[in-house]
Amino acid sequence: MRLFNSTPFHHQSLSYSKLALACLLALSTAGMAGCDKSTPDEASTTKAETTQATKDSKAPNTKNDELPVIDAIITHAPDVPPPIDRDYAAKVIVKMETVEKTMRLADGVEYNFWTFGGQVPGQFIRVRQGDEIEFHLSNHPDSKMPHNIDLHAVTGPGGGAASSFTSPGYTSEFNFKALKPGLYVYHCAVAPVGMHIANGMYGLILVEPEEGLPKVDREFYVMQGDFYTKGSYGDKGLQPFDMEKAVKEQADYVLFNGSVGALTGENSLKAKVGETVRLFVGNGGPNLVSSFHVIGEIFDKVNVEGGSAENHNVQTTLIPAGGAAITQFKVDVPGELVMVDHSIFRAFNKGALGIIDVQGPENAKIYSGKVREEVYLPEGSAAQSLGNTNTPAPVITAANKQERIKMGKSVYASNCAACHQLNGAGIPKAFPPLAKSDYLNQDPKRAINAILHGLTGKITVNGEEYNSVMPAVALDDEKVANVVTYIINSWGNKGGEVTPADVKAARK
Ligand code: HEC
Ligand SMILES: [Cu+2]
Repeated sequence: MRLFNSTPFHHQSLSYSKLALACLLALSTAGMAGCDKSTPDEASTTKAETTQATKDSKAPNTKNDELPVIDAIITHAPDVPPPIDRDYAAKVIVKMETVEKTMRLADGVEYNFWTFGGQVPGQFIRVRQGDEIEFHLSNHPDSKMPHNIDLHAVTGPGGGAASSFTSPGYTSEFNFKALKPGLYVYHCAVAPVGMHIANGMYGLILVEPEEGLPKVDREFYVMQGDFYTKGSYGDKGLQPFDMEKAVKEQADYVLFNGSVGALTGENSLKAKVGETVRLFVGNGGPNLVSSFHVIGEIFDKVNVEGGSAENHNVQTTLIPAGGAAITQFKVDVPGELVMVDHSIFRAFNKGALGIIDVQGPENAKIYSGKVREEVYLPEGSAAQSLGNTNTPAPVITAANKQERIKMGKSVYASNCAACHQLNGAGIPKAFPPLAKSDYLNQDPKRAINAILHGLTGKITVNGEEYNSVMPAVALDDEKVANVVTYIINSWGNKGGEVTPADVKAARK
């Protein structure tokens, strides 16, 4: 399942979460038939080997079909694990942890990131074509949300997502074979998918071809992502995620490696004149396509879209959301090479800027002159002002309760169903049910407040405890009235009507 195409976000996450739910149910009952990524003829052998190799992970290699077992070295950006020097396939054990963590987004600006491994982007994984990967995904007990992983390097439904769905305090394990070489994105795919990605849940996995990659002097890991905050670029304090801006694709920040300045100043990447540099560049999105460019450099070689096609002498390479590219170039002269998304306001006004600091002797024949550092102030002083000048769309109002329920149904499908599911059943341990919810039925105002102000902290719904986060949903009074009226009149709930006036009163 590839989640990135032109269909609107809601529909994607909807159909996705249905699949995930189906697989979850399958997991919790009998087996994972239909949710497993192995092809039928591969499944039996792969599984047998897996258990074998896991149990005897330190045992000598006795059987022909058993692979040597290796613990993967995974690295935080901008570091890349060492090149693979094996000429044989191995069983590679990868252990990763999802962590929700408040960190610096820019100077004076904090954000509650959701991460693979405690940083954005997640750790870099490096394996060889033909390797079998045994993936362990742990979700830190302090997490509020369940998480999973969809690796684009996996051949199989969900890219591993259903098999790796992990509630806080649990570990999941699944296996896959790295069939095709390339540089692949991985990301969390728990509903609402866009929100998990927007909060920083993505990273890269490199599958080296059997013959390996040509040797270079330096390798770096750079990954772009777009961020959506309640405040504008540079507004101080802890900035909550803004779902509405995310849906409208109005990013406040576009960043390399998760924060403004992650690759500038003392964090600049370093190289020496005459060296060959390889950049593994990914784009987590969730929304924006990157026009990746290094000011003052020409890529000698680009593995287009992270695949096997090589382009040469490239100025700017396009990196789709959920895609990657490998760029390679020799640095000939000293100075600061500036990495940007050449959708250029993103670089100078939204943070998509990094520096490769090249040291060494000048070569006046190739270039004489100096890069002016002051042009590239990473924080940028000119924050864009998007001013709220657009006139509000006319509000279509419901004439009676029946109309309200009907209109509320579509509000529900596009704003609530990603988490609470279309049938209102929720997802066990993650999203509480709205169907026959004793919590909701006791007082429908609770739904109004949850939508207007968000809901956090422990609540008990039908005997099950939830301690999670529902973000506020930006809807006008009419829509809130409609959706709440819809849910209290659906799925065996006790009925009634909520009016826009009720909602207005609750806003205060
Ligand atoms: C991002 C996922 C998400 C979205 C979108 C979402 N909710 Fe929730 N909702 C939650 C979570 C998580 C909780 C539990 C919060 C807690 O543990 O404190 C919750 C709790 C609730 C509750 C109270 C608990 C219950 O089961 O009765 C209601 C009512 C509710 N949501 C209604 C809605 C409605 C209506 C919408 C759409 C306008 C919506 N939610 C959108 C995640 C979401
Ligand atoms: Cu997640």
